[in-house]
Amino acid sequence: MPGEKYQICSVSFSIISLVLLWTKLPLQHQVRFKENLYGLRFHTFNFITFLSALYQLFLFLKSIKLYFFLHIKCCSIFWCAHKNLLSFIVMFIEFDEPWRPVTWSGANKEDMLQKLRALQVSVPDVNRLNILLHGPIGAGKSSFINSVNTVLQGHNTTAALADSSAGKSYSFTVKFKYHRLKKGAPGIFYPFSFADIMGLEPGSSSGVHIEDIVHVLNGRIKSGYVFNPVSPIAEGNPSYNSEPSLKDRVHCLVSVLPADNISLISNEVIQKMKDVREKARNLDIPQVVLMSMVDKACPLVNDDLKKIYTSKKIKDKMKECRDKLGVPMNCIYPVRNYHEQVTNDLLQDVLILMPISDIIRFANSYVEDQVYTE
Ligand SMILES: Nc1nc2c(ncn2[C@@H]2O[C@H](COP(=O)(O)OP(=O)(O)OP(=O)(O)O)[C@@H](O)[C@H]2O)c(=O)[nH]1
Ligand SMILES: [Mg+2]
Repeated sequence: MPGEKYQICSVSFSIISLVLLWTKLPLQHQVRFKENLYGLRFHTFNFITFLSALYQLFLFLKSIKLYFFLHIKCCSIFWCAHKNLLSFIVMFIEFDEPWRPVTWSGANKEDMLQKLRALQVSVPDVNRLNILLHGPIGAGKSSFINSVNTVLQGHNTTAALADSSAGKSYSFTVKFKYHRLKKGAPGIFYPFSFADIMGLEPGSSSGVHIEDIVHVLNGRIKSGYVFNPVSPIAEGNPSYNSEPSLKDRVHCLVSVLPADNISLISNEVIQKMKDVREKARNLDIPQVVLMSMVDKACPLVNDDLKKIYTSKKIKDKMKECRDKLGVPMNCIYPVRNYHEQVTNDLLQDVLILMPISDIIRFANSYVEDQVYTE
């Protein structure tokens, strides 16, 4: 019976396709994934899927029988396996050369640290540069502040409390606070500080209120204020600064996004972040994006941080940040926060120092510009 023949052919075709697909997997591992090689294999996979689809059409035209629907199931499983395999493979693709050069040496780290130690704010009236971090809950804002402190102090620090509860749905940080960073002798601090705020959440009654972030940008909220997600700070509040000056304002806005979860961040939270960015833009405040959790997003980077700018996965994630928030790539910095380690690591220090150096430079030239134009 011709139907039976087609059925046998179709099932064998699917089995052969799947075997072909999966036997290539160990091969991919052995030869290190290169983009051109991947491109070649990608076409091979696509060709197999295309043939499978053609055969499907042929079956459909020949006769519509029950086995055809069974075969559709087979093909959809095959297609899913194909797609999952592709996203798995992307994790291991490496560029031959880093697309952003980094000097991973102790000398470079010392050089960046030395510049930070020698830093003086360009404007005498501003005693320290204020950096504000904002982003979704659990993005790694507090951990980044601790990481900066760890790099500058040279040992483990926990100034900004971070939370490690699994699957939490609320922000752990609820208080607004500028964290000053100690510089050697007691009572002496670096001339820059980082503000840790409550995370952004979807909905109008949870997470930090957008208007509160705008108040922070304008320097209207004093350190110690406890955020109320339902309503923003009112004028009579003791933590409300009715006459803010340049020294109270935010001098650089940092948006934090987790690399492993970007696509899962709700559109509402992304919209809130864009609104904050827009308000900061209207105030001419420079902006930077930090992409945390790179170790979770890419196994290559988890094994070797030096692969941060050769990993295709990380570049794709950075492009996702760019597209979601509308920031250029040269303002996006991938970082791995100190979250497990208790001792400093040279590669991690260098990767954290790169954005700090730029953030501080941007903030310093912002205050300078403000005084010049005021
Ligand atoms: N693997 C990994 N984990 C990180 C990284 N950064 C932060 N974490 C972990 O992510 C969790 C949340 O980090 P927090 O710093 O508390 O995040 P947050 O943005 O301050 O969160 P809220 O204050 O609740 O809004 C903690 O368990 C951190 O240890 C990172 O780069 N890699
Ligand atoms: Mg926090």
